[in-house]
Amino acid sequence: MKTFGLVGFPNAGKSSLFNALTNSEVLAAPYPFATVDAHVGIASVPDARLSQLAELSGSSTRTAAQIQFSDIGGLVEGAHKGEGLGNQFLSHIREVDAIVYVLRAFASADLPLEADPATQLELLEVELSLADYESAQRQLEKRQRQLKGDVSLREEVDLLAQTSEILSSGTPIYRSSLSERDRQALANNFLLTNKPSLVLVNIDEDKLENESATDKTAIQKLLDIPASEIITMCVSLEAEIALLPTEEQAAMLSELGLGEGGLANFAQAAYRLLSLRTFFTTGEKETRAWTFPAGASARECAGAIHTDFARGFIRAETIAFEELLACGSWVAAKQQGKVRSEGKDYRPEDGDVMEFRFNV
Ligand SMILES: Nc1nc2c(ncn2[C@@H]2O[C@H](COP(=O)(O)OP(=O)(O)OP(=O)(O)O)[C@@H](O)[C@H]2O)c(=O)[nH]1
Ligand SMILES: [Mg+2]
Repeated sequence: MKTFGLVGFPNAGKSSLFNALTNSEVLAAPYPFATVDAHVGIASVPDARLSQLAELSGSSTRTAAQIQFSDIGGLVEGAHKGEGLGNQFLSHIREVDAIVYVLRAFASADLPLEADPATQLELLEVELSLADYESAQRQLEKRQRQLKGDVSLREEVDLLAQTSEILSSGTPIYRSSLSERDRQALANNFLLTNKPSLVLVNIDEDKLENESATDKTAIQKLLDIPASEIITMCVSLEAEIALLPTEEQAAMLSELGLGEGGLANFAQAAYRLLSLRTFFTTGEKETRAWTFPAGASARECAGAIHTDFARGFIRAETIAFEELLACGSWVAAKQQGKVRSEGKDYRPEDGDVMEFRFNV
């Protein structure tokens, strides 16, 4: 399962967000370093198609796709030099698949706002980049020594030198001009800023009303990064809504004009960031959403359910979600010849509903 690390200054709302996403009760408090140990929790990725399919099949249970979040303690300036438990927190970030910067834009009587979101992002990126700079330098020096006996390391040394140069100015790799190929070549070097990243701006509740769109434009201007990388949300409000009974949540969200809700938007954005896709299985017992990386084969998808499914793979009976819904039932879809028989090398699309035939 893919893990997203929540990274930000103390009091940005990371633990509050973590609790709302994962139904946990980690301490969230109005003082810095409320979080010391990293916590890991599982979050469902809301998907309207799941309940539509479950209704179609009369399933007794429904299971959403899942991703993992890691709530990491607040970083401060100088973290790359070990300030404020910096080393410990940075090592937690090293373990995640993607970074979510949580920036505080809300005002609070308990807490002064020390820096605007743009400055927070800049400072956080500098800390991570300088931490990367130090590890890139160490690796570069080691490879330079080895180069004397092994000229095949030339290309790697050149790339590490270029990377080190970029990082020395506090520029994260994901914002540099390094090519996709170079970034992949660096994948084994455990660099923090070579991970995909997303920015969540925790805004005031009153900013949400009617103007969340304009607020987002303003924030986008301020942060100077593509809109697709920014989510705005009032974490405390979303957290309150998440505590309501499921039936009331949708009503409350629509009353507030929040659509599917900030938590759902956020989980979906995280999913997109890592090019994750969903296929479904459905039946009377269960309708379930499964995660696969874009481009995976039908056999690999089968393996996500059980290794036996992959090993003894025969074929995947497949139909797109919309088509199945239009047919009204799996049986009707079969009768109309809409269910395709796909082989192991078929590349499933997001929303495919599949039934695997296998033999062990
Ligand atoms: N007004 C307001 N308060 C919030 C919001 N989100 C979080 N808070 C409050 O801000 C304080 C800090 O939140 P936490 O979730 O503990 O922050 P954190 O980022 O985990 O902080 P550290 O663990 O110290 O790094 C808590 O008292 C929260 O209740 C918000 O959207 N609006
Ligand atoms: Mg915390």
